[in-house]
Amino acid sequence: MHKPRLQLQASFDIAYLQYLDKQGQATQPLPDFATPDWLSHCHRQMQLARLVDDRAVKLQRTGRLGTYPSTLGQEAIGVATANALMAEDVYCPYYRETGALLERGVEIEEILAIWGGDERGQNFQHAPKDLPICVPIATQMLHAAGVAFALKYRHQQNNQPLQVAVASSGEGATSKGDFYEAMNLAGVWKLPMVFVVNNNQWAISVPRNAQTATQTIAQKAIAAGIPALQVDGNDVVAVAWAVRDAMERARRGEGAALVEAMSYRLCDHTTADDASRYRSASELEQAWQWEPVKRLDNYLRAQGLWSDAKQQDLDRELAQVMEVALTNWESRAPEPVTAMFDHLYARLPEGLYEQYDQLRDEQQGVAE
Ligand SMILES: Cc1ncc(C[n+]2csc(CCOP(=O)(O)OP(=O)(O)O)c2C)c(N)n1
Repeated sequence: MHKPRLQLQASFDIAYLQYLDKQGQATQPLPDFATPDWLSHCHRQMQLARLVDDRAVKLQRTGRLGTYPSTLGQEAIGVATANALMAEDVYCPYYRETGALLERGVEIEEILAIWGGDERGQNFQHAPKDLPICVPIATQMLHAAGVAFALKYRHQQNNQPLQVAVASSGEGATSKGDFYEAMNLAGVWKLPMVFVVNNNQWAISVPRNAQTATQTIAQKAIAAGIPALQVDGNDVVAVAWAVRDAMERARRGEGAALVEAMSYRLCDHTTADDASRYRSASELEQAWQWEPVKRLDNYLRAQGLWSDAKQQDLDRELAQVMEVALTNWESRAPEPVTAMFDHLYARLPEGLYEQYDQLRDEQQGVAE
């Protein structure tokens, strides 16, 4: 068939950013913010996230915690993202965010409470404006767009500095309508919003190439008029640079941006999953070669900033932090069962009065 002559109307590029290679060697000069103190802080926080994760999985295995989504191998994304936010910004997390929550100042015992089914854990004491963890896929992006709209509106009303809403998600979430809707509004209304996508290659058992035909997740943002960058998600410096840059842009009133952080889920999807049923052992073994903690560790050691002795001190310190948190968590009095209604509704719908009363009476009966 005869092909018509076409004119190019639009074109785009997706850049990829990396500072530390797989061995932890710098591929280019590190940005100014990556001081020895900052790098050491990230190193600590990533290890804390790994420890909390490990304990949470064990607590689930012994029946003391509900289903838990580990963040093993993806700690750099959460820690770097949360580190790039100011206290007044609003973080709208998805469920695989232990590292980010810790960096936001959420207490370990709050995280344990959440996955133990105690909604008081979602009432973050040190990040009171952040949204609760979102388990439905991609809905948090619409919530974040709404928050960003409100932040922009308030900024216009009272001329205060513009704050930013940040939504995190997995790459599978970018196949949902909510993602496209949120991006469309963020683009057209120039919302102060950042999308951080953890591309850990799997949506439960569905590999990335079965989720979407797009070459990168980042380019999806181009369709909404939003700039996007792909970064090495196992490189804490690269993630931090990209999220900081996106935050600054948003704060200047230039609108939203998307960061696609390439990583790998070294764990099962959640404690209810067995990834060995659909993922090869060799793929997993390969991915361990470029995990984020070891990479930063190698870099710090090469700079003379880290040693076995320092690691032993840190191990001792973190183990103690974890033990205190476990004790605090376990010594909390349980919530009344009716709390599930209280956390969900400001005013209980009439249709639920009866259930509420019944539950309360049953609990009182048990208590008596
Ligand atoms: C609206 C909705 N549909 C389906 C699910 C079931 N579900 C839980 S996790 C998941 C996969 C998510 O994958 P991805 O977004 O890549 O995040 P990851 O868990 O890999 O970090 C699905 C489909 C859900 N939680 N919510």
